Amino acid sequence: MRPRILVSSFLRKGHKLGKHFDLLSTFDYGMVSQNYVNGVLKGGGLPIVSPQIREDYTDNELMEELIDTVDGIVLTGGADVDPENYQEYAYKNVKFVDPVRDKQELKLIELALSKNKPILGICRGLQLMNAYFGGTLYRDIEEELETEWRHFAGDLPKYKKLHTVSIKENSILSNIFKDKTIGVNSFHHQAVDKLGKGLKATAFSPDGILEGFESKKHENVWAVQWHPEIMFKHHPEQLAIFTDFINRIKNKIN
Ligand SMILES: [Mn+2]
Repeated sequence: MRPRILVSSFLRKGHKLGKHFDLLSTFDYGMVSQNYVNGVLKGGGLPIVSPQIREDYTDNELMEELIDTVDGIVLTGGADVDPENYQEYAYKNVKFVDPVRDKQELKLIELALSKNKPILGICRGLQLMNAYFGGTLYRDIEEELETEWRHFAGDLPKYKKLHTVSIKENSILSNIFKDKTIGVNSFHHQAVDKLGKGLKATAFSPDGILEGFESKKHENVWAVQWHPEIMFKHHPEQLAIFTDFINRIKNKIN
């Protein structure tokens, strides 16, 4: 059986979806980029798009039932993590936070860890997991760090490699990629500052920005700062992120 992988979604107001949604503009929509769904599918999993539970995330029984339904979680990219989650303020180009999404997903992380379910964080997913484990973020790379490298390029195809990452030995990533240095795309304007407790850094960009970590304590709980789901069509080696995550689950449940 294919492992069932919960793919986290986001909420979008109808009026933000353009004129074709005019008639339906008073409604809210739960959405996820199809790239993540494709990554999980091609990686051998059964993607299950997470419902927007919203304020009901406080209903523990409900959230537990959701987690019990699946074998693992992919925490997707999206809006900035609310800096409140790492005891900071929303200055320095913090954009489009959705505090309710954060709370839902933090609850999913908490329950997934307590039930020994694997988690793969991508971009915002990595940043939210870092906050969960007590870490902090640079709220804007350009304002807070000096770097020659681009970590966000809206003017280039999103699968383009923007910088390299060097991969640490004895890590999930070093098992996946034979090369110690690989090229990755990059769509983040924030980055990990203080790494969360119990996490081990597994990849860095040439300018020293953390691009990957894994939990020292939990099995198959790890994250990358780049977007393999956008890359794998043009750079097939990136599909291994999904395949490896899902194979580890398959070996456990079958
Ligand atoms: Mn980057």
